[in-house]
This record gives sequence, C-alpha cells and structure tokens, in this order.
Amino acid sequence: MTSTALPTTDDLRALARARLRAIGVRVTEGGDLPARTPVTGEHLFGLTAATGDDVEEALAAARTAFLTWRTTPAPRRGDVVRRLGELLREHKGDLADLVTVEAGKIRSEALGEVQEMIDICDFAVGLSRQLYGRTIASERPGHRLAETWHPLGVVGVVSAFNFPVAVWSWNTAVALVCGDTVVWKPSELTPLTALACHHLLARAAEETGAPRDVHRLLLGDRAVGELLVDDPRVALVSATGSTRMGRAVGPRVAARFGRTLLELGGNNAAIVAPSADLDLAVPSIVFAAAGTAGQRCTTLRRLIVHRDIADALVDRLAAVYGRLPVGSPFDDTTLVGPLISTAALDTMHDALDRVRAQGGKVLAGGNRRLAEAAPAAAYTEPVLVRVDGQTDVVREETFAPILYVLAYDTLDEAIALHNDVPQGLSSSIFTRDQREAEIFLSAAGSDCGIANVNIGTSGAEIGGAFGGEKDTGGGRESGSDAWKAYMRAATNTVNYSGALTLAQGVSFL
Ligand code: UN1
Repeated sequence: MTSTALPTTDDLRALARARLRAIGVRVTEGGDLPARTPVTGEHLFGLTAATGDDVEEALAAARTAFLTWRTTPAPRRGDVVRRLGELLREHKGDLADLVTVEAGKIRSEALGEVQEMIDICDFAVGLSRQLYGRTIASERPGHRLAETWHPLGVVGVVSAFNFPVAVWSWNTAVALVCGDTVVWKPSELTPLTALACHHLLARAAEETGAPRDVHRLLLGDRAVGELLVDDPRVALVSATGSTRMGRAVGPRVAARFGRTLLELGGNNAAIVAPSADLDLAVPSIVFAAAGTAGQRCTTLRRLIVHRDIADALVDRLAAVYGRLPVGSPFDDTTLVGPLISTAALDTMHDALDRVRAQGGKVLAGGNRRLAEAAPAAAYTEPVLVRVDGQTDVVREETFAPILYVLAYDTLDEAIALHNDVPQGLSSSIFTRDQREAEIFLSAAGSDCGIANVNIGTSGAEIGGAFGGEKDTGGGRESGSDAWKAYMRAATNTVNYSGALTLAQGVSFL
C-alpha cells in the first residue's frame, strides 16, 4: 500500500480560515470549543460554544419565526431553499475543502457531499409546490372529506460528523419548505462546516425576505443537544448518530409526546451469489466497504458470499485492498483518508482483537499508517477479515473500515444471516438471477430500509427515502414522501348540504 504526504496543521488552519472568509463567515477565535482536523489530528482554533441562555434565545426566536413562516405560501418558502442551492453551487469548492479539513473526506467524496446538498435543495424547491393532501370519498351526502398538511413547528436537527452537512441539508431544505423552522446542533467534531452552511442559509433568508430566525445554529456538546431534546417547543427531533444516542433521545422526546426521526447505526451486508458479475461486484464492494474510510452509516460491513466463489472473490478483494492508497485526503490519488480520531482507531483495533479471538482471520490490511508523520491522526489500511459465523463483534457496528466475509450455501441461509443483526439500514445482493434478486427485495428478503441489486450499500441518491428499521431507528429522511414527518395532517370534514347527517347512521335529536 502507498501513503501520501500530509499537509501541516498550519497549512490546514490557513486553508480553513481562507475558505470561511470566502464564504463570508467571520469567526471569533479563542473560545473553548475546539475545531480540530483529522488530517493531522491536531487543534485548529477555539470557537465559542452555546450557553444555556443561547439555547433558550434560539428556541424562542425559532418559535416566533415559525408563527410567520407557517403561513408563508409553500412555493414562497421554496425561494429561500432555491437561493441556498445557488449559494451552495457558488461555494461548492470552498465547502468541500472545509469538509475535507474537518471530516477528512477525500476530495471527490467531499464534493459529492456538497452535491448532495445542492440536489436536496432542487428536490425541496419542487416539493414546495407538491405538498399534496388527499380528498376522500365521504359516506355522507353533501360532505367533503379531505386531509390538509400543516407545518409542525420548530425542528431540532442533531447531526453527526461523518456527513457533517448533507444530512443537515436533507432535514433543513425539506423542513423549511414544509413551513417549519430549524435549530441545528451539529457534531462538536464539525463546527466549521456548520458555521459555513448556517451563514449561507442566513444570507439566502435575508436575500429572499424570509424571517432571519428560520434557522439557528447552536455549537456545543451533548448538553446543548439535551436541551433541544427536552424542550416542548421542539416539535420534531431529527437525530443522526449511534444507536446508543438514539436509545437516549427516543424515550426522552416520547415522554413529552414530541416526535422523533431517528437515523442510527447500520451493519450493512451484501450477498454475493454464484451468478454475480465479479467485475462489477469487486469495485462496488471496495467503494462501499473502504470508501469514506468505513465511516458512513451505509458502509458495507458484512459480505455474505456463496461458498463456491468465496475464495475467488476474497483473492480479488485482497489484491485490491493491498494497493488502496491511504493518506492525505487532499491528494488526488488517495482513496482512503483518516478516521475521525485515534479513539475511533482504538475501537477498530479492539474489534479486530475480539474477532481474532473468536476465530476471525485477517486476509488483508489493518495496519496503522502515517503514525510517525502524524501521531495524533488515525490513518489505517482498510481490513478484510474472514469469519466462520456471525459472532457478537460481527453483529455490532464498528465505525471503521472492517469488512467481515462469511460463506453461505443456500439463499435462505444467506438471507437469514443477512437479517440476523440488530440494525436494518442498507443491504444489497449481487446476482444475475432475477428470481434471487426478487426474493431478496420481497417481504421475505432483506429487512432493511434500503435494499439494492448489483450496487453496493452506500451512496444513495437523495430522491429516495433514506433510513432503516430495527436499531437503525425507523426514520425516513430526504426524498420520496419523507416530508410527511415534518408536517402534521389534519382531516377536514366539510358539510355543504344544509342538513345534519351523522356518520355510521347514528340518529340524534
Ligand atoms: C450517513 O452515513 O449518515 O447513502 C449518510 C449514502 C449517503 C448518505 C450517508 N448518501 O452513503
């Protein structure tokens, strides 16, 4: 494996400042909320975290803005999102650089993340004219029965480091056209991209005449998130992160009858059938498993391969793993950038130790890289591990580039293994047998929110609904009719007959 040279922390600090300046963000440095970069693992500068008073002020302002925003016609609400999309296009390169500085994504994936924001803006602008309710046939003469969709209120968005801005944009672009206002608590690991996106949205609001407080940003740690979670003014908490976080957030919001949209862990698998086109499967698998250094919630973590082709496929994968370029995400030849922190690397090593103790065999990769050049950073070769069965460590989500390979004999067995994990986000099958593909997509097949054929588990388009079942939390974001989670439906019965007719044939008076 090759590794490429790293920029210095001073270079990265200068780059972050230059890109923030180009976007128009004025940062007051020197606070005690650290902005860091996983590229060197070092500190960039200090920012200021929100206090409890700031949270209170932001929620009150967002609630007040909601009272105006909810009656602004939806297509007019689309104007602010259209302008945001234009500004994102204009600053695509600046934002991508910030994503790379802060999340360590390679250039192509950082640009892809910004593109995902642009795409959801386009989608949401169209949606602003398509918030359709149904009319229903009334059983009574001279009556009209219909449903109307209304805005919900303030939406609290809690996002994770690995998609620091795209997941925010799925929530925010859709929530805004739905008539909600948004208070955003980004990951404390990615405050710079959050400042940049908030600034562009504030500019779009100003230029299109939307209330200033349709969007508020709260930088800070868990305590800030908890204030959002517990506040009855937050009608919907949309939270992306670990299953552990979701288990804490879900019941707290439910206790006050608030709504949640949870996007939690995945332990995504692909089945590779004997008829699979391996020339297609191999690059698809490597992108899904090693792309973003294994830090997508859609990352491929388990490969369930038919026994007849397992050795051949594993050999091909091991050869590719052996030459994956690991290194600076700013280098065009790099495919695998850093993990977010050395703590993430420790978690990866712990999982590898445990799986070895459970009989797993490392087939390729797994060595730490660039430890001398950047001791505080966490570069690692992605790792391929052969396992005999689905032990407890295989059934966990380890947020690192580990791909476990299991063999199967029958499709029933493969599907059973596939579904025998707590999580249910994304899945795929590689096959040229249409019957196998359809079984996998059927009610008796994959139990995930995303099920694909001849394409990997990651890299979903924004047009579909995104989310998963079981420990993944059940929420759906982004496209399709995910917008309904951001609105409330009212059922309207209108009597234009001049006579009282009671439903169910009831007579009274
Ligand atoms: C995430 O990892 O939280 O499907 C989101 C994908 C991306 C989004 C991932 N479009 O991989």
